Amino acid sequence: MKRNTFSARAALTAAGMSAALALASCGGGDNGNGNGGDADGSDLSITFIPKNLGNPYFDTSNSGGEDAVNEFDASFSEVGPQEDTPDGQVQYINTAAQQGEDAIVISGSDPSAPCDALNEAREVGVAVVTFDSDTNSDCRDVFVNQADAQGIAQTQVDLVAEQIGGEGQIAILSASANATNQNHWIELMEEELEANHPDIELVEIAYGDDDDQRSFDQTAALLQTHSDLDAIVSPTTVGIAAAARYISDSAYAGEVLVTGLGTPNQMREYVEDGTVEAFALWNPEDLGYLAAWAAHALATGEIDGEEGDTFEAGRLGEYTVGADGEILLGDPFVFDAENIDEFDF
Ligand code: RAM
Repeated sequence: MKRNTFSARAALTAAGMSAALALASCGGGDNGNGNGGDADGSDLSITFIPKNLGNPYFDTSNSGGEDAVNEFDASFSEVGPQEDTPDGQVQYINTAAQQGEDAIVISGSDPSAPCDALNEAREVGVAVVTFDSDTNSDCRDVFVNQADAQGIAQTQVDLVAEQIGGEGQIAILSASANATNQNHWIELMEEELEANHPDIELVEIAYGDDDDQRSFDQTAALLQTHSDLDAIVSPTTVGIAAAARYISDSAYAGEVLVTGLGTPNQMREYVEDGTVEAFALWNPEDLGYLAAWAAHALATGEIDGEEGDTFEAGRLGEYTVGADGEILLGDPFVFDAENIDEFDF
């Protein structure tokens, strides 16, 4: 295995880098947009619903959301299921609507299962922002996307291709089989592998449901089934951490590499022990922060979610709603042994 020099890095922009670096110093603070969010947003009540509770990724994105809500002096809450299942979020959506919340900010566990509940909420005036994992576009107002899906897929394929020297067997350990975000990325990864990496064979796609134990067990099963496996790519922060933990403590350490999407705090020890050379992510805190400001913009009538609408997102500045109600945070960022200590999330 060679120490790579990541062509994926070429895809990173200065904007993505500074967004990621900003996390070290950000948190709370004044609304820097100067347009007086407090004046028309302080009576709002905003509910965040992650795919499931107990995932450090969502803890970080929700804390970014809470920072934003504090900046416009509104009321923040976070609720959600313990398990990531297709319809586990429905009861929380219904309750938020019944309680008269002004906005729901949700990472969809399934593209369609939450839709009826979300549309019923919208009918009674709740603004719906999806973030991280979209639902079908006809059951939300806007989708705050962490990064361009093609870039997320390309970055992960570049990472694994470089790490295994352009040939060998890989498996994907995903989140749930219904996850809109992971399924979209995997589809694009498969296209990229087919088009540009004829010597890399994708032998299996396994699902750990964003559950640590299930992801750990799925890692063991993948290694048992595929004795020539060179790497596991996990496009989920739960899966990559579980896979790295399993491998770092097994005879596969140094033989089977792990990469994908992870949080620096969960991956640090596996980068230090060499189980993981490099992995990618965006800044989840900024993602939650931007999603909360999008909710503010919708709930105050600053935007109605149409393409071309612009709104202020506090310390992140101005954003524009793109095609299909999509708002793009930035670019993915690659973490490795040289930079991981600069990050704390
Ligand atoms: C997990 C979740 C989330 C995804 C990250 C990369 O935390 O599945 O939806 O965006 O991984």
